[in-house]
Amino acid sequence: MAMNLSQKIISEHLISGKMEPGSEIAIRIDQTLTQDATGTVTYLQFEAMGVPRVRTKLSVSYVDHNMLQEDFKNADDHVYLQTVASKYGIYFSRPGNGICHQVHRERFGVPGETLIGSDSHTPTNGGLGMLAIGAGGLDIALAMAGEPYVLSMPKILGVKLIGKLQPWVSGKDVILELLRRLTCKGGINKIIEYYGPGVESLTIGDRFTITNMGAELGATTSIFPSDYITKKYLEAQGRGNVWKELKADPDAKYDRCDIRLHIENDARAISALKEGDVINLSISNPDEAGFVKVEFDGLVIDLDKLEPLIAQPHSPDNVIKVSELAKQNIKAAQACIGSCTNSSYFDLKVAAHMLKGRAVHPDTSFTLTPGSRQVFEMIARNGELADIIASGARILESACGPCIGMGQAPPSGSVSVRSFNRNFEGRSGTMDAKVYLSSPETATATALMGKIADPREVAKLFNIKPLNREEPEKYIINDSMIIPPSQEPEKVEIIRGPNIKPIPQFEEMPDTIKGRVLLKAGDNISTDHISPAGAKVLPLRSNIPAISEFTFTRIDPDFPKRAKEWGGGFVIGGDNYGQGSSREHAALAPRYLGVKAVITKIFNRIHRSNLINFGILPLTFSDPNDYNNIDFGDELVLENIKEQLKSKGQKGQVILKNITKNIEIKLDYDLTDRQKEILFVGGMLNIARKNKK
Ligand code: MIC
Ligand code: SF4
Repeated sequence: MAMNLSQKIISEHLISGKMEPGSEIAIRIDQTLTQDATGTVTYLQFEAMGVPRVRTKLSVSYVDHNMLQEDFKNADDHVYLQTVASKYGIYFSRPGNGICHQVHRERFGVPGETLIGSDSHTPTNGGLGMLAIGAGGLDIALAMAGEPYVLSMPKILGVKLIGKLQPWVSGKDVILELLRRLTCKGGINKIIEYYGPGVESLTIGDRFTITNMGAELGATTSIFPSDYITKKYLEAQGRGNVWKELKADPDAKYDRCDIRLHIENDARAISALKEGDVINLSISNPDEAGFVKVEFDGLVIDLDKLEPLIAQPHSPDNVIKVSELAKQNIKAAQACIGSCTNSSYFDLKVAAHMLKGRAVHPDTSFTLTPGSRQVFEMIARNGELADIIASGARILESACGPCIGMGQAPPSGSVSVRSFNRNFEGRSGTMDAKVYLSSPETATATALMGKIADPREVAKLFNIKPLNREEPEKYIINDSMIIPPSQEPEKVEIIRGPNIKPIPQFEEMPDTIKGRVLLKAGDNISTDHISPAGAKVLPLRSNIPAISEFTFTRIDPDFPKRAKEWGGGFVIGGDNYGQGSSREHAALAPRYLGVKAVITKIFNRIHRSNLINFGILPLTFSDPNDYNNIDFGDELVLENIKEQLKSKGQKGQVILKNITKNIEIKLDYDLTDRQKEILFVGGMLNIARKNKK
C-alpha cells in the first residue's frame, strides 16, 4: 500500500494499535529531549520509576530556559540536572550551549527516527524528516524507562508547496500563512506533512521554522521529506552518515481533515480558506450556536505569491500582511530576533546584512539572540557579530530569554515585533504590551525604521540586496558543552538544592465528583494563563506547592486561595483550552489545588493528556451552547462517575448535574481503557510507582 512519510515512520515504530485516525497507537521512541523548566520534574518522576539507566537510543537534557540566576534556585536546578543526567545515561547540554530545539537539530536529529520532548516545540526536528512530538514530562520519563509513547493516531494533513519564495519572504511567512488559514486550533490531532515541488526551494532553516511553529496550529507534529538539502545540512554538521532519503510514495494519500470554526470569532480564517488554495473544500451551514464544520483534503501554498506576514496581538493566528500595517505608522519600542523559531545562523546573518553600516532607530531597542553557541561562534568568526554590535543592537546569550519572559520585557503599552512563535497576553512580562510575530527580515526592517516596516520597502530605501539563501558548506563543530553521561554511574551523587521538592502524592478518583465552579474561562486559554512563566515563577518549577500559588493568577488573582478554601472543584473553559506549552505544571498545580475535572468545548492535545496523567478528568460539552448554562460558583456533581465511565466504551456521554441551576447537562468523554485506569488510580505516577521494579 502506498504510504505518506508520516505513515512510513509510524509503521516502522508501531508497537500496538492500528494506524487509523482516532485509534490508540503505541510507538517506540528512539530519542528524548528535555529542557530545564520541564526537566526537573521529568527527572524527579523518572527517578521515582526506579530504572537504573535510560533505555532509549539517545536522551539529551538541555538548559536554556531558566538562565537568570537571581538566587540559588535556577543554579541548583542546573546542578541537579547535570548530576541526574550523568547517573542515568543522558547527555547534558550546558547552560550557554543553546536552545534545545536548535542544538538538537544541529547535533542529534536523525531522519526517520522518533523523538519526544518535554517542550511543545519539539516538532522542530520534523524539518529533518524526524517524527518529533512534544509531550508532558511524565511521558518523556516513561519513554526513557523504555515504555512506548501512547497517542491517538492523528490525521495526516497534506500541504502541497509549489513555486519559490520571493526575496525578503521566508519560512516564517509560510507558517504564518498556514496559521491565517487554519487558526490555532486547525492542527489539533493532525500531523502536517509538506510535499510538492516547492519543498526543494526551501532552505533547511525555513523548514525548521515551519515545523517549529506547527505547534501554534495545535498540530501533533509537522514533517518535511529528507532530501538532498537535508543531506547537505547534515554533512555541514559533520553528520552526513545519519542521512537517508525519506519521502511519501508517489501515489500516497492524505486524510480528509476538518475543523470547527465559529462564524463570528473565526470569520478571518473562514475567508482565508475560501481565498486560499484548499483541495475539495466544503463548509457546512452554521448550527444554532454559530459553528460551521470545514472539511478539506489538503492545502496548497503557492510560495511565489506569499508576501511578508505578521501576527498581531495576542494570538499567533491573528495574521495580516506586513504591508497593511506598514501604512499605519505603528511605532515599535522593541524588536527581537531569537527563540527556537528563528535564531539560526542564516537568521542572524540576514539581520547583520541589513544592519551593516546602519544604526538601529533611536526609539527602538533591538535584541538578537543566537540560538546556539554554534550560531554565536559562526557570527563571531564570520564577522556578522561586528556589524550587529556596531548598529547598536543588543546581543543576548544563547537561550530562550525574552521569548519566555526571562528579561527584556517591553515598556508599558508598547509594541514589540519579535521573530518568536508566541504572543499570548502578558507572556513578554509586560501585561499591556502589544507583541507581534514576524520573520527576522521584518523585525530588522522594523528596528531600522522605528515602526512596523515591510522589509521589501526598507531594502529599496537603503538599496540592500537580498542575500543568497544558502546554508554554509561547513558549520563550526565544537561539542565541548555537551557532557556525555558517566561510565561509572554508581559513583555519581545526585545533588538536590533546597528548592527541589518531591512530587506530591495524589489520591484515587472518588466515585462521585462534587464541587463548585472555581473559574469560568473563555476561549483560547493558554498554559501561560494556567501556570505562567517569566523570571519570577519559572524558578519554582521544581517546587509544586510553591508554583501552585500562581495558578490562574493572570486571569484571577484569588484562584489559589479560593481553590483551597472551597476544597477544590471544577474549571470551565471554552474553545482550544490549554493551547501553548507542554508544561505539566498546568495540570500538576491545579491538581495540587484540588481541581477534579475540567469541562471545555475543545482541548489542546498535550494539555489534555497532561490532565489525564495527573488524574484530572477532561470532559467536553456535547452541545457547546451548554457553556452558557454553567456559571462561576455553581455547584456541580458527576454522580457515580467511575461507574458511568467503566460501563461504557471509549467514547460516550456522562451526565453533569448543575445543582445550583437544577438542570442536567450532557458531556462527552473520549478515554481509552488505559486512560480511564490512569484517572481512577489518581494519575500515571501512581501506576509507575506501583510497577517500580
Ligand atoms: C514555552 O515556549 O512556553 C516553553 C517554556 O518552552 C514551554 C515549556 C515550558 O513551559 O517549560 C513549551 O513550549 O512547552
Ligand atoms: Fe524556548 Fe521560546 Fe522555544 Fe519555548 S518557544 S522553547 S521558551 S525559545
